[in-house]
Amino acid sequence: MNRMRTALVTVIALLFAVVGMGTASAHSVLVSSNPEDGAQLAAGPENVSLTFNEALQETFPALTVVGPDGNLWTKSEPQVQGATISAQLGELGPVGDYTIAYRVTSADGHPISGTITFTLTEEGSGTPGDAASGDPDSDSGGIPVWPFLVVAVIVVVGGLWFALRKPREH
Ligand SMILES: [Cu+2]
Repeated sequence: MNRMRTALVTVIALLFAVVGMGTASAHSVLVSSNPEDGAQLAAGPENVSLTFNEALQETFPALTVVGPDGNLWTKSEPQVQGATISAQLGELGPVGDYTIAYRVTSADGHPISGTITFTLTEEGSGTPGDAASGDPDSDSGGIPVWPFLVVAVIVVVGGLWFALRKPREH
């Protein structure tokens, strides 16, 4: 029953692979940002950027700056380059707190997200974008785990079916 053995070994290896996904290496960690958390600024920087301790994956990045007026102030989609995610910012508007919200995909495939706040101390003449629709986490972002589990179950069931479909030959 060589085929049976091969199928069982495959199934067991796949199960270990699925379980192992949850215990992979540590998440990427945010090490610096511009602006820094809690910064007091007289004017917005040209770009908002966040740098992590290791290169990020380029899937599903999100980076927004929402002002005290509830509007979006980032002027571009986020870009991931190596360990850094950035977006255009530039001239801001009303004085007050601006919230940077980010979500990136860690090198180990796990999504990480958070917020940083800075304060604008002098009114700017910038034009806001759209009203913010909420924080970028509200779509419960990142890569959902369940498709992997569905695939794993299909593979396991398929493997068992393959192994058992033929009656013993001896
Ligand atoms: Cu992780």
